[in-house]
Amino acid sequence: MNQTEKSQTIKNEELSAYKVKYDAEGFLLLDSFLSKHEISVIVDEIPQIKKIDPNAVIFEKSGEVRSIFVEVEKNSVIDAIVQNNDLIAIVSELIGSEVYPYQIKFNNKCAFLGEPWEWHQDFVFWHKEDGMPEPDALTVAIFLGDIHEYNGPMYLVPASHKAGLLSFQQYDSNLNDESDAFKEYQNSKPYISQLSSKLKYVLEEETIKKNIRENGVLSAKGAAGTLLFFHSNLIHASPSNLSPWDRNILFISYNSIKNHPPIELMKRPSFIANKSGSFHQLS
Ligand SMILES: O=C(O)CCC(=O)C(=O)O
Repeated sequence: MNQTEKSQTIKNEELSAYKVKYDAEGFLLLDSFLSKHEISVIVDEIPQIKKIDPNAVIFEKSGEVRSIFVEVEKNSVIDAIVQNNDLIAIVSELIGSEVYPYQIKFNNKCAFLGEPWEWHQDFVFWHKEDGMPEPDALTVAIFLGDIHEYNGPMYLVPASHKAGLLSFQQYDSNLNDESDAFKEYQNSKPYISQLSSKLKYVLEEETIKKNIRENGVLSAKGAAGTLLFFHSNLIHASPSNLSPWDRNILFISYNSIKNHPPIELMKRPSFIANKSGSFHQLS
């Protein structure tokens, strides 16, 4: 069965309206998409998910968990969300083709200590590290708790996806200020530098200034259960979390089935980049 023919509750007119907004802005924010119960089922599963693969748990300098990556098909609660019919209908409409899950992760920005994400575009990582040909991919951020101006919301530059892949600075190692223990951790696995607060590919300050001058900037806020869909070339970042409230998001990135990277270029572990190129394993 075609993905978009599966049972869905969203009407075609709604999908078309979402597509118009997404094409114009590069993102779409839908509140109350998941119920409090659906969110609590995901949150309650996190301790189990953390145990799946110790390599897939990424730490911050403080020792707090920054991200937990989840390989496709390793957890039934996550697979159910990844395959949610309404979610797939929206993502397929926005990307313009059938899709498959490319990357799944939790980002936990814990109270007082959660570290920032520097300004970047996601596509540069998928293109340079995995060989993804085109930016025909997007990410859905599922808010697992309330996100407001104090607990490190994502900053988005509307319409910046239209600029395509922008010039970036590449840091193969930018650990000058870090402790020896953190340096050792960062250097222990080559992929960690793409995932920690010292990102490998960051946008240049002039690029950020120009884009914000032209398009403005906003923060993505909402109650638990809100969904944010954002284009793989949308400029985004997020600040540290100095508030007493954790900020938790489940990110599911989807790629067009026509845009799967050549398998020989996919060197990162499967929990970071799904090598299957389809939904076929999920039933
Ligand atoms: O968790 C965040 O605030 C941002 C995450 C992000 O930008 C990313 O994973 O590419």
